[in-house]
Parts: sequence; structure tokens; C-alpha cells
Amino acid sequence: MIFENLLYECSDGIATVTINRPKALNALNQATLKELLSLFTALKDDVAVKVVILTGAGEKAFVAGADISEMQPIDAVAGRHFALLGHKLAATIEELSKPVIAAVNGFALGGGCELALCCDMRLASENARFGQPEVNLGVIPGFGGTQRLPRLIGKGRACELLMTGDMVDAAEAYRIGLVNKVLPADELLPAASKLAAKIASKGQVAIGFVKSALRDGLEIDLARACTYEADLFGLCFATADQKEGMLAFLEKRPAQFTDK
Ligand code: DAK
Repeated sequence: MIFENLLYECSDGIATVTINRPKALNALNQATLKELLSLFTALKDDVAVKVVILTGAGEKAFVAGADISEMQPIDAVAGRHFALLGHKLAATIEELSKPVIAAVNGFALGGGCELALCCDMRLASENARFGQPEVNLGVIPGFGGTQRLPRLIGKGRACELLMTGDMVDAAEAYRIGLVNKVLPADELLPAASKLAAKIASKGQVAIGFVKSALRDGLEIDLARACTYEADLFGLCFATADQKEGMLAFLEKRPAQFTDK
């Protein structure tokens, strides 16, 4: 696939997707959203890819939001179309059975913060800044921010970010649980790759089940969520990876997973 606004590389089971519009601080226009949607849809069936890293080009921004110049003149019909495109991308990332790590290398504002929220984990560089400044523009988040942010950091803290439009720095983002780890800028991608490699070394059926259990289990009551976990746990015993993982433990050797 050839992209105008994305860079893509894959090695050793780890795909790196870089949003590449540095002149607009990697703001998401419709073309970029469509490219991201095509790429993440294709990644679903790409057996060469086990873990995905999502980052932004340049040293200043992950994604500075939806593209304001493109959004400013649109009408309600186009706004709804834009919203549906954004939600489809978010759902595609969340429903991908493979883990997606956001490597947030600068501003993650508005749709950029929301894009990071769709990912399974977030690593941030020390210069990262997070915020939902939509209220400064007379709108509310349109890419799930009012829903995913409180689920991750709690309603009170989410409310403050959503109603003030204030940015928080990486240290504060870490303190409130918005990011997993903060790193010097030059260590961000190596750390994301190291984390991705560790996850890629496990049995990928189990990794996919962990993602499903977390994603779907958190949306239902605890009793049904535990039943869902039990179903997935049972299914693990139909896999070659379970046989190999447990045999390798008993034979005191590293497991050779085949992701089957
Ligand atoms: N859109 C378009 N261009 C942007 C941009 C954006 N979001 N952010 C920055 N740029 C452009 C600037 O216009 C500037 O372009 P030139 O003037 O050089 O041509 C260039 O990037 C560099 O930006 P600055 O000169 O402003 O750089 P500074 O360091 O001074 O400031 C900043 C950096 C990130 C603080 C500032 O650029 C800024 O405040 N940017 C806007 C941040 C923002 O408000 N973002 C939220 C946008 S609203 C939806 C999905 C998502 C959304 C909505 C709907 N659906 C699915 C329906 C999300 C909405 C949003 O994200």
C-alpha cells in the first residue's frame, strides 16, 4: 500500500505506523483518517505483524488534533461523516486482536489524545503534552474522548481536562494514569520496540484473548465478565501454544510458540 500521510515499516513481527504531516503537527485530515483505517484494516489479516506501534513524525507532535482548517467550514452532514470515520478507525484499532502501543512523541491534543486513548498502552516522551482543547473551539470531542478518557483516568480528572481544555505534561499524564511510562525523547521508540518485542515473544492467541477480555469485559458486569474470561481461558486449552507453553515449563526450557 502507498500512503500520502503515513510511513509504514515492519520487522520481526513489529509494525511501526508513523503519521506523517509534520508541517501541520500531524493533524488528522480526512485523507489521513482514511489511510489509517485502510492500514489498520489490512493489519488484521497480516500474519507477519504481531504488535503495532503508532507514533507521529518529527520531534514536536504525536497528533495535534483533527485538522482544524479542514473542519472549520464543514456542515452538519459532513461533520457526521467525519465523526463516523473517526469512530470506525477507533473501533478498528480496539477490535484488532494485536496490541497497539502509542508512542506519544509530543503534542497529543483533541483527536490526537483520543487516538492515543484507543491504543492499548501509551508511552510518552518527556516533551509530550496531552489535552482535549475542543471546548476552546466551541465543540466537544468527537472521537470518543468523553467516553474513553473517564474510563481510563476517572470521571473527575477527565471532567477537568474536558471542561478546561488545559494541557497536561508527560509527568502529570503519568501521575493520573493516562500514560504507562515517560521516557527521554530519544529513548521513546527504542522503549516502544522493546515492549513490543517482549509481547511479540508470547503466544499471540493468548495475547489476543487478553485484549478481548480487557476490552469487552470492562463493558459488562463483573459476573458476566468473569464468565467471558472463563470461556476464553477454556479456549486456550484448544491451542498448540497452551500445550507448548506448559510443556516447556515442565521441561525447563523456553517455549516455542507457533501462535496456533
Ligand atoms: N489542525 C490544523 N493545523 C494545525 C493543527 C490542527 N489541529 N495544529 C497545528 N496546526 C498547524 C498550525 O496551523 C501551524 O501551521 P502553519 O501556520 O505553520 O501553516 C503548524 O501546525 C504549527 O503549529 P503552531 O505554529 O501553532 O505551533 P505552536 O508550537 O505555536 O503551537 C499547538 C502548537 C499544538 C499548541 C498549536 O498548534 C495548537 O493549539 N494547535 C491546535 C490544537 C487543537 O486545538 N487541537 C484540537 C483540534 S479539535 C472527530 C474526530 C476528532 C475530532 C473531532 C471530530 N470526528 C471523528 C468527528 C477532534 C477534534 C479536534 O481535535
